[in-house]
Amino acid sequence: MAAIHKLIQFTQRAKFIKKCYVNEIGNLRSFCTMVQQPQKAQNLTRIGLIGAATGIVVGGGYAYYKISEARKNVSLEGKQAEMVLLKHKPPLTPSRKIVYPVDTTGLKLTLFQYQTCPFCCKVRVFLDYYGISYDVVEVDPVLRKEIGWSSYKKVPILLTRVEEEYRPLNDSTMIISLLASYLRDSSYKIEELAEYYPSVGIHDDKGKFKYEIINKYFFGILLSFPLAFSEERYWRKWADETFVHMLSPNVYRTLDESYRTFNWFSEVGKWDEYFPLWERLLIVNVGAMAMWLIGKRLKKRHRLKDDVRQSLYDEANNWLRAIRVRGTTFMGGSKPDLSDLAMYGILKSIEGCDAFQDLLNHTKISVWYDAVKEQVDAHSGSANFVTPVTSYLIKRTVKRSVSLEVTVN
Ligand SMILES: N[C@@H](CCC(=O)N[C@@H](CS)C(=O)NCC(=O)O)C(=O)O
Repeated sequence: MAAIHKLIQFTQRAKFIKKCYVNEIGNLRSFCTMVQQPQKAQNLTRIGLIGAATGIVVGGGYAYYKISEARKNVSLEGKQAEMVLLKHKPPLTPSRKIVYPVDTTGLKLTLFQYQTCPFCCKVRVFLDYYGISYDVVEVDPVLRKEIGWSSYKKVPILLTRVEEEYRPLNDSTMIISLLASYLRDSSYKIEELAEYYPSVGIHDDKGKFKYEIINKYFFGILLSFPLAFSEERYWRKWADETFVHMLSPNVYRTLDESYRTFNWFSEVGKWDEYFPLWERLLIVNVGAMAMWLIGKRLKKRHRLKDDVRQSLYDEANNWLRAIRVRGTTFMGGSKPDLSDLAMYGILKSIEGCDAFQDLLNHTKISVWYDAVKEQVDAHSGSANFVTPVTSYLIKRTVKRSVSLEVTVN
């Protein structure tokens, strides 16, 4: 009897221990307290502890990442980014090929772009004006998988074939300056010219680390002999750093306008041809919503007026006033220069938006705009290409005239 009683006592104790320290799936519970808590309170404590531990791990990890990034960036300050050379072309079928019979440059170019990105439009306008053929790869602006091969994650990227390899050129202004240099003297190779535009790590005035391309507003002979001031350079910079910031707050001004803008992007970018339906719907809906929100931030950042249209008109009028002072059709005189082409490219990127129509109705920009359009569509710059032979002859003439001057003096 005593043995049976002992057995019962033992079984009860064992049940109690099991209840206290072993959970439903048989794992031992922690021994933090001997006082049995109600199940709900235990769950809450556990969730709290897990949350706190996760917070510490994630927060610590993020802080560690930030500190090591900052350290890495300090060590990259002033250092030149390595120039990339690809052994093979990324295996992508071009969305379309632009072929100009007037092209005698021999260049093999592929432009990775968004059809309505102002910086991409600048590059396309330059190529069209000079009648240089190129392939286009349309990039999905949300997923950007077409530029997955590149560590530079913006467009435009111009892939140039050099011998048997491929050199990607990043940044619209640098691409244009480099090609303009090539057009003036093709005895230099593209890869040689690229050396004049090194990408150097810097911290900007807000302490943010970024790569800055040196010399990007210089081209041709100015690369070796920079002059103190050039109006063309001034206006190209103004177009990139001032005028372009008028666009987003204007074309994404309201949610409705933002949707209309994205639908126009989809139309001219032929997104229904290049992307599956789900991807196009994703780009339009996510893009329109996100850009409407971002547009508001950009309005503040770039200090646009409450009526953002007025800021757009004001800057366009600044541009027109400068041309009027010159008394010429274009900023470049009787022919467009690189600042005309840049401004035209930037404006072309919003041609189908309400903001563009409003701009035409409230300023006199259409006269200049149509005049540049005529020149670009006629590839008027194509006659300016200096072949290696001509370049050699020019160099010889310059050398001889310099030595004549020396003799005379
Ligand atoms: N400075 C660069 C700016 C290029 C740029 O900001 N491109 C935008 C598109 S308009 C971009 O790719 N942004 C990154 C993104 O879309 O995720 C240039 O002139 O090419």
